Amino acid sequence: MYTLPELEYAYDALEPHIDARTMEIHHSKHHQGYTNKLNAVLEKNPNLLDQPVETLLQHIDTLDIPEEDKKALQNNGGGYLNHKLFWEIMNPQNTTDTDLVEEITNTFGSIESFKEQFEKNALTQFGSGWSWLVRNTEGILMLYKTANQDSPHLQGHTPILGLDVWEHAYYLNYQNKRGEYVKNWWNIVKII
Ligand code: MN3
Repeated sequence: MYTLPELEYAYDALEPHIDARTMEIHHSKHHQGYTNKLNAVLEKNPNLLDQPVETLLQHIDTLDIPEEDKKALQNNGGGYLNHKLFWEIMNPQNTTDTDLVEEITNTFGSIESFKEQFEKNALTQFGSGWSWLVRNTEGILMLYKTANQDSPHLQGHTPILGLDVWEHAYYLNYQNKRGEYVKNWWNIVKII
């Protein structure tokens, strides 16, 4: 069973880019909700308990569970993992990962063109979803977006950076200005 991952910094640590109230609701209500619903699926299907949720998502099509539970696992297993990574990559204690910066530069031409494509994916995701930097099964960096809480693990990819573009991630502070939220987000990603 899973528990809500503790936030390793204060709710107000990302201000002014992400406000404390948004962080508190996002972590203690939304992420807790995904965690609870993930646990409910696992409780109903104890045959899933011997594998980590990443592996379950990767092989979701072959799992011997009802279709409705697959959907719940996709949504809430994804929600659990996506948010866990999201808190980690925004940790103010993070420092630049120079190897990753170099790899991004080599793959996408420059950090600027990488950010441009990442932001474009964030802005063109219609409705709720995520913009991703992932490593694919060949170890190559890739950029794409997913709808809802779909995790890159569904495709066997390892997420490296993910930006939550659900309205619950920014609406209190930014209202409909997703573009401003996306631009400001880079200020709190110290890894690159
Ligand atoms: Mn969210």
